[in-house]
Amino acid sequence: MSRIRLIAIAASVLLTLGLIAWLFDSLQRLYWGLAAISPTLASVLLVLLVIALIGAIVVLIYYLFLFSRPTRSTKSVIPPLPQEKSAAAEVSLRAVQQQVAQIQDEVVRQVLLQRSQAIEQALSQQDFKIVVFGTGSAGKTSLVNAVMGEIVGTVGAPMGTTTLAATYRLELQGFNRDILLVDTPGILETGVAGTERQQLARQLATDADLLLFVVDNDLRQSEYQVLQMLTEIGKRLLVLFNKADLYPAAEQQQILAQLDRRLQGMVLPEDLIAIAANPRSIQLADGTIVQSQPDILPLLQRMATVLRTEGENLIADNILLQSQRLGEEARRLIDAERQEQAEKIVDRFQWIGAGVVAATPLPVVDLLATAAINAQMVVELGRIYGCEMNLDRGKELAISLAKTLVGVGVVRGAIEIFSIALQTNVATFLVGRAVQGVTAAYLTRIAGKSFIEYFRRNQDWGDGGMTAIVQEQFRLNRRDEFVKTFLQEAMGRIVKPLAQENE
Ligand SMILES: Nc1nc2c(ncn2[C@@H]2O[C@H](COP(=O)(O)OP(=O)(O)OP(=O)(O)O)[C@@H](O)[C@H]2O)c(=O)[nH]1
Ligand SMILES: [Mg+2]
Repeated sequence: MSRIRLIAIAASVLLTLGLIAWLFDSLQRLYWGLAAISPTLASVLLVLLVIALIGAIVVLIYYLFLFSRPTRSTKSVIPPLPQEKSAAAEVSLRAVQQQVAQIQDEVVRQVLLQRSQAIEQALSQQDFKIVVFGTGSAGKTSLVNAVMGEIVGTVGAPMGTTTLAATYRLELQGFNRDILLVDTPGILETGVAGTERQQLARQLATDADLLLFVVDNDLRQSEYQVLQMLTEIGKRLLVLFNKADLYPAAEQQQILAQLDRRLQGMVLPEDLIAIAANPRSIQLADGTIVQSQPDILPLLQRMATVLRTEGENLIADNILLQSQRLGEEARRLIDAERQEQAEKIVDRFQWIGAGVVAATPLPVVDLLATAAINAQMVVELGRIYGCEMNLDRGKELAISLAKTLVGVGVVRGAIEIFSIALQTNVATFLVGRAVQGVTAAYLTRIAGKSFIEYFRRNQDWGDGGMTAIVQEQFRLNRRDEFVKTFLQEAMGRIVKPLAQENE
């Protein structure tokens, strides 16, 4: 307790005692005065005074009891996360878990399921995760040691190390949750080992509720890019300019100003803090060497403010972010799995139809397109994307796509490509039918690919409609190298059987 406070308390106690003495004296005089005139009136006054005294004592005891009641341990009343945010996180997590369940690859599904469970646990867990992140040798480990030394007194062994990342647990006065402080390996190192460590460090950074980004000079381009990525995904971060002791005051200010300019729009000025986590030792005039103390107080103060004012929101935001990211990943994986299955279907159907078309020549291009696209293929593709439809609906879609293929000139374009290619290496009397067969296979492919896009977009052709999708697929599938491999396979599957038939 400070001295001024002690003096103030003593003065107010003396004043109160003085007042009580004065009151007692005045009442005594009043009583004797009254007793001289009317003893009854004096007795009434005495009774009233006794009642008032008892009342005052009761009130005093009540308030003393109220204040002396042991306050509940702050640790046991951890405030709930902001309700609407944690509700949103829960909804998002349920959706993600449903998505994950659709993944067919058992191993991948289990990995994602575990991650979703970890996020779920974070929702009910109480810890706040601060991750220290930055370039190699910027002073991350020194900072963790300094923070631990300052708050806990000792550094101690980490709770656990996950391939090179060390986690410490600490408590900060005035903050209800335990804090996990995570030291990560340096990012942006060259070499293969560096890449793996970088990935780990980035993963840890995206897991953080609050990030301490350590730099030891002006930002490098690579640091800037990582910072930009982290702020884009909404990561809350403090940027620490460490090793400030290496620069004279003026230069320090210059570097800070430069950092501030670069970080404009990304980091608040008060979230850019100069520190010295492990300052150089100083040699005194008499030759003795003194180890300087870490200078991290401004960081601790800012951290305490951020935790107190934003802590709960940061946790909730982070959980929401984690589940959204997991959702995106699950969607990507499901999409890749579906794509693989869908392409197998397209591969199968393109050769089925082609044989038939080659055997029964169709003189009209429109008919060629219609015959090429199998309604059954559309139905099977739809099923892969969870869209059940009957054969009639499949036929309807197939016909409208065939019309588009004709309308935008894909049929003519394809005939042209294969006429030129086949004329030189197929017997003249077979060219016409070979071109039709191969073109039919090719059109089935373009159609199949277009339908994959349609189903991927939840049965929507997008802004450009069916035409844009078909044109895009034609553009992608008319590349020389693709046409060449396609022709090679078509020769074996369509042209050769056709030639053998005619021998
Ligand atoms: N002068 C000075 N040197 C510092 C300061 N902080 C750290 N260093 C030195 O910088 C070097 C690297 O510090 P570390 O804490 O190991 O850096 P790091 O970021 O953990 O490095 P990696 O884990 O390898 O990425 C050490 O030699 C530290 O003594 C500081 O505030 N001032
Ligand atoms: Mg380190």
